[in-house]
Amino acid sequence: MRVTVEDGRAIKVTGDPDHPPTQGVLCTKVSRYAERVHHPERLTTPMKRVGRKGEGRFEPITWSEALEIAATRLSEIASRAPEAIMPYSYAGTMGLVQSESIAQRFFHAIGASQLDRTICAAAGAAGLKYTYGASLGMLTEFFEESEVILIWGANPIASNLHFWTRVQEAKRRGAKLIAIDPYRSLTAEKCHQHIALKPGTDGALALGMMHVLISDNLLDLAYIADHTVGFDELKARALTYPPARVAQICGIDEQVVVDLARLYGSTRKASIRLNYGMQRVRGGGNATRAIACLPSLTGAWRDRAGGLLLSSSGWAPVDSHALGRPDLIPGWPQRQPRVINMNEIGNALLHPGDATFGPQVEAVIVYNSNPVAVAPDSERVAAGFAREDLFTIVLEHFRTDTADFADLLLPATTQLEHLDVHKSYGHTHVMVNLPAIAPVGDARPNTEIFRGIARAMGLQEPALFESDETVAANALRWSDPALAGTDWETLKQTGWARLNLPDAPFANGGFRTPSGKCEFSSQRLAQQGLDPLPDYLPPYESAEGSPELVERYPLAMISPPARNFLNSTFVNVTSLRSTEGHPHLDIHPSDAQLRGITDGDQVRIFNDRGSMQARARVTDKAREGLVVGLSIWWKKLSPDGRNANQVTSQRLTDLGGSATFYDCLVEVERV
Ligand SMILES: Nc1nc2c(c(=O)[nH]1)N[C@H]1C(S)=C(S)[C@@H](COP(=O)(O)OP(=O)(O)OC[C@H]3O[C@@H](n4cnc5c(=O)[nH]c(N)nc54)[C@H](O)[C@@H]3O)O[C@H]1N2
Ligand SMILES: Nc1nc2c(c(=O)[nH]1)N[C@H]1C(S)=C(S)[C@@H](COP(=O)(O)OP(=O)(O)OC[C@H]3O[C@@H](n4cnc5c(=O)[nH]c(N)nc54)[C@H](O)[C@@H]3O)O[C@H]1N2
Ligand SMILES: [Mo]
Repeated sequence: MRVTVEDGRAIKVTGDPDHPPTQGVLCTKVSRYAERVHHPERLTTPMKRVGRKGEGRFEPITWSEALEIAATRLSEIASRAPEAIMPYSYAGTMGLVQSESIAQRFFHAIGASQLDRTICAAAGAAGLKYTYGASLGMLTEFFEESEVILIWGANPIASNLHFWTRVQEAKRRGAKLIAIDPYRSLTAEKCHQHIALKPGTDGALALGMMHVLISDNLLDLAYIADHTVGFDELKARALTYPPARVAQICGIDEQVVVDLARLYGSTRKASIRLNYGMQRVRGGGNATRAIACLPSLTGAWRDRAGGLLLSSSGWAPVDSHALGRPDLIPGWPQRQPRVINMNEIGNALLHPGDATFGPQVEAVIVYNSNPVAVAPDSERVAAGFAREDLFTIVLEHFRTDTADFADLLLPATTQLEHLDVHKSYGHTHVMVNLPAIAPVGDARPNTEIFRGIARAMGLQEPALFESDETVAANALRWSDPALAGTDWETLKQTGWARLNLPDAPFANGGFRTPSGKCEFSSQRLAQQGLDPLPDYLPPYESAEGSPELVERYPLAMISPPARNFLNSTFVNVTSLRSTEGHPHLDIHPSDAQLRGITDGDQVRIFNDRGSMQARARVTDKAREGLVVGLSIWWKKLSPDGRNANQVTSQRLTDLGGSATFYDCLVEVERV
């Protein structure tokens, strides 16, 4: 990003035209970043709560008062039961310095509970780990040369604009684009074909494609022999998924399955842009594994324009040990504090504590996240944060839904005000973020806030007090061949560096699994008592998964990102919120008619966990039986003070313990 600064204020943020992945373009929301940074409601001073929990009434205090209050309370808890303190953080900033560096060192040093950061990508990451060995995939630039592109569980026009640029180039060169998505998203609308399967059935579709690839002999047997393990077992599994069965599971035509597989198998220049939208369901890990097997069956990996990309983040040589310093944990590595899955924050905060769970949570420190809006089963999350005896510190830019529950609300700097280093999960460049302006008001970087709390608690460990510059300079493993020719000083000068990687990463195998091959069958899964082969697992909340629930709640609801929001970030930026307008619910005409709902009606969406309201848009963009509520609204900026996570559940995926946001049955009625 290039920032234009006048009198110490950022007045414009644009893309850097020299940066190859973005080519000078920013997405809609980030192009408004200056508006967000200098927003009149930016938090500029530490505050303490004066109202009830959740009410959002605060009074300003000084930093030294704030740090003293934090230190006194946290020291007292840490002296008795350090695991009663927990962090809660995720993607507010994905910078390596301002996310899990000093913060994580602090929690490690005091022996606090650890957080399993699973809210977004854990099922997909596990699927890739057990198949390829890590989060590795195709390089984005070579999608331009693909002849067939499957855009699978992804909506790049909204959520990955720079990838869409590559797809458009491929289209100009004659590529065929196919969207696989239950919803006719902005992206699906622009593809040659849209396969609107039922949510959570992607694993079956992939197995059905395998069935056709096998029976039509569209396999690369040499690639399979040299670079994969478990083909015979996988073949036996795939043969139990004939296209007719798959068509039934997915709610699509049999011929669609056959044609898709034949097209996919017709060329090695066949690429798959998988994204996390398809793994937010019970079987998300298995589905990722099944899809990830496809390019190894057809040998698409041999061509740089073939293969699959879910996440490329594993290519960046990040030194996570140096950043988070797990060795600071008292008794490490023999002793590990308990781990709390962030998707279960609602249950965790409401748990009274026992021998299995460990001590009741007494303090939570939230940074880079807005759990009251983004975490599933929100009624319970809010009830947890409302506990009078819970001590909550929130580091934020704004008074979010979560901030309203804080005892201490501490102003944090934005991307324009602090130093950071970034990797990507789409492209394969690393980047430096230099501060462009001084901190707004009294805001401080997350790192500085944690250093301050540590100092006030009298902690001595030098790693807690390292400067941002030192942390940043050691965030990457410079000796890694991917970074050959680059060091911290050069990276600071140039702003970004392309990782040195082969064009076709698995053309000659070289997977990072224990066998070094693409593992169709995984011994590591077998050792955990799990199915070593990918399979289709019906969603928890579906006709197959819970027939009794379908009687009461017949509609599947998904709540993927709105184009003008970034999760719950930017919802309070007026220009962006006014473009989104209202919380909407897209509903198919026949489902609407059945309920007497007409376009523009205010509707109530509900299940046993809770309810929310939205304005109905009657449209066949949502397939029958599916409703879509683009998200994630701030509750307090929605007409009824609620959002989509009122109805989502805390249940976890098959692999990785990910959230199941899109595995959710509801009923809808006119208000
Ligand atoms: N504008 C914008 N951009 C964003 C974000 C944002 O909030 N707003 N968030 C960022 C983050 S944190 C992430 S993780 C990514 C997420 O971006 P994506 O990975 O693209 O994931 P989603 O947007 O969750 O879902 C993408 C598509 O998957 C579809 N989908 C839902 N369920 C299923 C299913 O069972 N099967 C299939 N095949 N498709 C399904 C949805 O209808 C949606 O169109 O985007 C990033 N970019
Ligand atoms: N229903 C539903 N729920 C979802 C999803 C969905 O598709 N549907 N998507 C899920 C996904 S993919 C994700 S990744 C999660 C994301 O959930 P979160 O990680 O909570 O992301 P945001 O909602 O963007 O909230 C981040 C907060 O961090 C703050 N922040 C930004 N930078 C900084 C900083 O430097 N310091 C501090 N202290 N704060 C900062 C922002 O102001 C913002 O309020 O939500 C998940 N929740
Ligand atoms: Mo995410």
